Amino acid sequence: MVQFQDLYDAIVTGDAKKARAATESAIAAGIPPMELISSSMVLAMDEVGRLFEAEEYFVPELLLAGRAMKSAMELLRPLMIAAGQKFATRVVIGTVKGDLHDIGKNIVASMLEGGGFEVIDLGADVSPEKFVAAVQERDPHVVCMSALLTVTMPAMRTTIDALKNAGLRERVKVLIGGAPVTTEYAKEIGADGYSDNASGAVSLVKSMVAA
Ligand code: B12
Repeated sequence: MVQFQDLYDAIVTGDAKKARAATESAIAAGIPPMELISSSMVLAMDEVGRLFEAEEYFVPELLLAGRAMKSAMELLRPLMIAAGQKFATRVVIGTVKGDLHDIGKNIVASMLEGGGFEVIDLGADVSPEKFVAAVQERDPHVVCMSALLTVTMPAMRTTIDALKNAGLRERVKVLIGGAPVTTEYAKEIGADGYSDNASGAVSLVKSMVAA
């Protein structure tokens, strides 16, 4: 479909205006937001990542691609929320301390909202103390953590330990993700689940709250 390719190209070339126009056209053509995200936007960011690794793209290109992605998400988000069933389930999400990567985390947050969950997004570079305070104040069912750097992965363990020390660990399920994270790592640090993609995150949260 032409809209998939247009949006893909707009993100890869970091053109936020074209990304918006392609998204508007896809919405008008009745393409479901989730399909647009998985068949175009995530693939485009994968390509941006590949170009970065091949040293054809540098930080400015990454930032422009992230901005184009965001401008498309801004149009899709309200549609996903409107289409979602309302569950009485709250999720706190954030990228861990020291880590500024928030594109994947934002996709997971949007997909969870689309799935009908109430999402409290703490943003990026979130300290263990901030996660603990959010659990105390907002009483979520699930805490989701994202990390994209090997050096920030240990902050996931520190956050789980902080939840334990605050006597909150039994009150919440902990779900982790991000490119360097694995199922083995999730087991090692005592998380309840891991997924390498956003729709897997939605399925896991659903099964966690049903259990
Ligand atoms: C975009 C990007 C940036 C942007 C981030 C912009 C932003 N607002 O997010 C900028 C330019 C700021 C950046 C900075 C840096 N980056 Co960078 N970056 C990337 C890049 C190219 C893409 C990441 C991305 O957005 N992917 C697309 C999204 C959709 O994928 P995702 O995040 O993996 O998310 C999906 C899944 O993982 C999962 N998921 C994600 N979170 C969660 C959470 C839960 C709970 C669940 C269940 C699932 C889940 O679902 C998502 C959707 O499917 C990657 C390379 C790559 N190929 O991954 C490097 C990469 C992550 N960066 C890297 C590095 C080194 C850096 C810098 C240190 C560079 C520098 N020298 O300054 C800084 C660090 C800044 C910091 N303190 O965080 C390295 C990390 C190496 C490592 N192993 O540690 C990578 C791998 C590039 C490389 N090969 O060198 N980066």
